[in-house]
Amino acid sequence: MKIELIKGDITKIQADAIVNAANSSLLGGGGVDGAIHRAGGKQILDECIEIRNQQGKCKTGEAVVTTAGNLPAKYVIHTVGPVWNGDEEKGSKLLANCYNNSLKLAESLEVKTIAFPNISTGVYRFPKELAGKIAIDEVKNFKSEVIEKVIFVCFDDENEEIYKKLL
Ligand code: AR6
Repeated sequence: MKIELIKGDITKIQADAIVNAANSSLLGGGGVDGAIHRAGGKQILDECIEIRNQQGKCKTGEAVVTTAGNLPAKYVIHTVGPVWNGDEEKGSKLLANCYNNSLKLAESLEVKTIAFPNISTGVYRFPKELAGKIAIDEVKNFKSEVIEKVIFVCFDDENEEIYKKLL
C-alpha cells in the first residue's frame, strides 16, 4: 500500500473511504466528527441512528460504515478512539484497533483509497507522537490485496510535522 501525507480538511478528500474520529454515541460531536457531519449532510446522521438502533453504541476501537452523503468520498468509516487517561498500554492497543478495524472494514468494501484523520489527538488528548507511531505501524503491518493507498490527513501543524518525521 502506498502511504501519502496531506495537510488539510478530510471532508475535501477524494478517496473511496474517509475515516471519522467519532464517539461511541455515533451521533456526532465536534472536531473532525462535526466537520464530516456538517459537510456530509443529514444522510450520514440518519444512517448512524439506524446503526445505533440495530447494534447499540460503538465500542472504543471498533468501526462501522455509512455512505458519505454530500462528501466526495463513497463511504465514511466511523471509529471510536480511546480517551487518553495515561494508560499507555491499554490506550495504544485500543488506538491500534481503530486503524486495524477501519482497514479491515475498508478491505471488505473493496476500498482502494482510504483517508485517516489523526484519531484521538484532539478532544481525546492522546499524545500526538505516540498516536502517529501507532497509526503508521498499523498501516504498514496491514497486508492488503485490495487497498492501494492510505492517506494520512493532518489538520494541525504539530501532527503534520510529526508525520513528516515518522514517514
Ligand atoms: N479534517 C481532518 N482532521 C481534522 C479536522 C478536519 N476537518 N478537524 C479536526 N481535525 P478530534 P478525537 C483533527 O477532536 O480526539 C468529537 O467531538 C484534529 O486536529 O476531532 O478523536 C467526537 O464526537 C485532531 O488532530 O477527535 C468525539 O466526541 C484530530 O482531527 C471526540 O471529538 C482528532 O481530533 C473525539 O476526539
